[in-house]
Amino acid sequence: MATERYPHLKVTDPTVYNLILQQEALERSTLKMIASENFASFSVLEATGSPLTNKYAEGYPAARYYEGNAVIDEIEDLAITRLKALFGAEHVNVQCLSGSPANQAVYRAVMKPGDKVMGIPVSEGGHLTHGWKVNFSGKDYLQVPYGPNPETGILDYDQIREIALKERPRMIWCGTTAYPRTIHYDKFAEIATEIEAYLVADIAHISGLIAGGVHPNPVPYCDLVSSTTHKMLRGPRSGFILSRVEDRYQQKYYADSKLNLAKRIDRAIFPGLQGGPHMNVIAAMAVAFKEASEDSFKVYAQQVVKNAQTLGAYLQEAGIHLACGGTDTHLLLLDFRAEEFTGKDVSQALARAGIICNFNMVPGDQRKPMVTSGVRMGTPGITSMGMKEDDMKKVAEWITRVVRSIHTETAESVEKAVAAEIADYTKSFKVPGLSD
Ligand code: DSN
Repeated sequence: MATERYPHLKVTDPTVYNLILQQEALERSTLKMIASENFASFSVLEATGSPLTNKYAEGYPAARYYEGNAVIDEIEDLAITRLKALFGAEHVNVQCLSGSPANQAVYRAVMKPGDKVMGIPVSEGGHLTHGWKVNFSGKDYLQVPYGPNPETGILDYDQIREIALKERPRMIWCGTTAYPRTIHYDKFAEIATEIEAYLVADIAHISGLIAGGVHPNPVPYCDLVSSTTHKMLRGPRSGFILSRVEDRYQQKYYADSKLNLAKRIDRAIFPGLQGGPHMNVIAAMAVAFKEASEDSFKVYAQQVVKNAQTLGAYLQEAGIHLACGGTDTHLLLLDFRAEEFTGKDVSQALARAGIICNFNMVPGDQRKPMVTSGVRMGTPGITSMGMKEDDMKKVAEWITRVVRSIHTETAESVEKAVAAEIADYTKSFKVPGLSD
């Protein structure tokens, strides 16, 4: 018999209880294909919901500003040890509250206001924090933009080098939110070293692929690496930074400082930007890092990529164009530039049909970011449910039926029929953190 969910909440706050159950039902009966979403395990959720939430622990293990932190120190040390082992990092910080705060700390540790930062604009697949004009990173620092080739959608490393040599930024971000191809950190490292820039990988989208051994690891090539933990890595909502201990540009930029790179990162997080760490979340991170170190996670990561590639091939067969010509990762970018309907039309139609993804700019997009010509989708969520290559044939058929019906008389009935088929199909899959 299934255990009753949230028995206390059910009594004390039925309003919140019912809203949570509604969201759970939605996630059980639809396809979670937002490339940055996933299902955390029951164990991760239990640690997140534990009374560790009550503890204040400003500082770092063995150097706290509050008493009573002996157990808390063990928890943070455990998360640190597991994370170091997972990525082979010299130093890690697990206190970042999420991806943007982690990236904010990166700037504080290696940049001065007004310095140039090279990053991909949001509209071309970068992140807000890589120097976008409305974000702190674009207001306090000067973005030198680079991006994938608008024709091919692929990063052109010769062109990136040319921009770097001309602009000589102090820091280069290599990381994206919408790039389906492998990122060549070795090539970025050559460029950064040539101009003596800090190289920072933002691996939020692909940290699970890296931990699972199906994407190159940036750690040997980068000064710093930042990530969230709740995307493919299946952890709680949080962030971390991996770094070298010594700063290779200490003499150039920080000759007067006694703080090496690792210490500057730690100081940037606390006391620079944050107060008490969320220890319930850090415990859940430790759980997720253990899960990600297991052989079953490697199998999962391989399946995520196989599913994305299989789904991409079926979609192409059905005449749907893919930016970059396909994928090496968890992510597909469907390109509707040639269509009279927009990316937003497609993502909304798919959502009504039970396929949850998001509209997204594609390389060479002429439409505005609020409508776009593209749709971004990923396979981490549906692979966590247990779907394999055969299931991708079904998923591709559903997507194709919905896309073909857009702006036709049959749109509503097709969307309803697909939603019902998906609700039925998903019943046979076990959803981590949701199904008993
Ligand atoms: N919100 C994330 C994504 O969907 O890619 C980026 O932070």
